[in-house]
Amino acid sequence: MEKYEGNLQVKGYKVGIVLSRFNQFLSERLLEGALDALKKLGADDKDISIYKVPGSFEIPLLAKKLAKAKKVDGIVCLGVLIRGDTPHFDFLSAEVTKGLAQVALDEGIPVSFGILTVDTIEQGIERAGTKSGNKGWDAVLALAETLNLLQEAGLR
Ligand code: DLZ
Repeated sequence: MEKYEGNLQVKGYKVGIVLSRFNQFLSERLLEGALDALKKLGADDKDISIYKVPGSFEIPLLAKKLAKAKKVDGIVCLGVLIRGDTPHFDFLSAEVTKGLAQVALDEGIPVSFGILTVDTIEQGIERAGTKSGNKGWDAVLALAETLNLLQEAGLR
């Protein structure tokens, strides 16, 4: 029986972070969590690149270009979508989610989804470093495991 499981170290991998500036007071907390996790998992500063985009809608394009340019081994996407009074939130959330899944599948590169989709600012605060942890941190863990699993299984 063959069994593969990725470990959580990231030393030697080039990691791109694509971050939305919209709702910046929360997205910067996600960035802090992601950077903290990368450092703890062994990343060198020189292997981390950060790309800031205006809003979450722009994240998939940057992720796609980064993947196509083969600049990184994996991409962490961070943003904060907060529901408002119009259906805007639903359209944005759906497109960003689909867009990022498409990048991962089309380009064959691990893309992790650290984008909050929340109904209220309070829910965002809880997920950006307080009651419910930090989803930026979680996104890095998922990326690390996927990168190492692909490597371990000879699928990179
Ligand atoms: C326009 C908009 C709105 C209403 N809400 C959010 C949000 O909650 N989170 C986010 O990341 N971005 C939002 N944006 C900006 C869009 O993502 C995008 O940047 C603009 O529509 C310009 O393309």
